[in-house]
Amino acid sequence: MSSLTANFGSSYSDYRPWEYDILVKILIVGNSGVGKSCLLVRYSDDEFYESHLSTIGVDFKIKTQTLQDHRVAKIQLWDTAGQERFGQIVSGYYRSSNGIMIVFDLTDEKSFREVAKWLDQIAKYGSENTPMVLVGNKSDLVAKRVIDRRVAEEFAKNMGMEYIETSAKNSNGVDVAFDKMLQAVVKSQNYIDNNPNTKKKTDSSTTVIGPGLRGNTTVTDSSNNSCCWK
Ligand SMILES: Nc1nc2c(ncn2[C@@H]2O[C@H](COP(=O)(O)OP(=O)(O)O)[C@@H](O)[C@H]2O)c(=O)[nH]1
Ligand SMILES: [Mg+2]
Repeated sequence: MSSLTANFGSSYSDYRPWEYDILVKILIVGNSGVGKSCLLVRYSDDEFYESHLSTIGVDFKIKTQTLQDHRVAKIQLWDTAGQERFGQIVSGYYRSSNGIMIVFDLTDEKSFREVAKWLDQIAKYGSENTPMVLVGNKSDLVAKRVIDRRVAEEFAKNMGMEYIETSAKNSNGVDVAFDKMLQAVVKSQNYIDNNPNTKKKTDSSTTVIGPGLRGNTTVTDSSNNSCCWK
């Protein structure tokens, strides 16, 4: 497809010579083994791996979503690439993220208890008021589950976060979790505006409705992390 066709999209009102309107950087944190990399791969590539993905060393993936107001959001999804021990994630990662997804494993009590430690890290190194969502993953393992939904919900509520349960394995809740994350970021106007016609921070009560104008433009780009993460 020529760039002209791509830029025009389905109607003249979609015309935008720039690739995206807002850039959103999402960081995914949580104990090792809770399924962060699997969630990211499920959301971006709609795939699942039975093995632990730490060896693959995913740095970030990019997904494009169209918001209800037709703005195109380019979302950088940052994995923690095996740096899950507290204090190992460099503070710049927290500071420059527009939203943070904290993941625990519904079958692992310790991973839920240690959400508090991740919150401490975010409070210490992150920017104030960075939107967060709490995700309880592996909801498919019903018999092994040890964390009650109401307990996690209550905890998240007290911390001012939304709580979503997911299964990277069977996809349940995965799109909802990332949509909630994106909505929280858009609502807080905590993103980089790339649209030359709008002022830096735009008011919006936008919700996510589907893949980007240029289709589900999921690409992996681990080649040049430093370009986009300042
Ligand atoms: N049953 C089940 N297993 C999962 C799910 N998500 C991840 N896993 C498994 O949990 C392990 C750790 O996943 P990974 O994404 O590498 O965890 P990370 O260390 O948090 O990035 C792997 O063996 C995955 O296959 C899930 O939703 N359900
Ligand atoms: Mg991982």
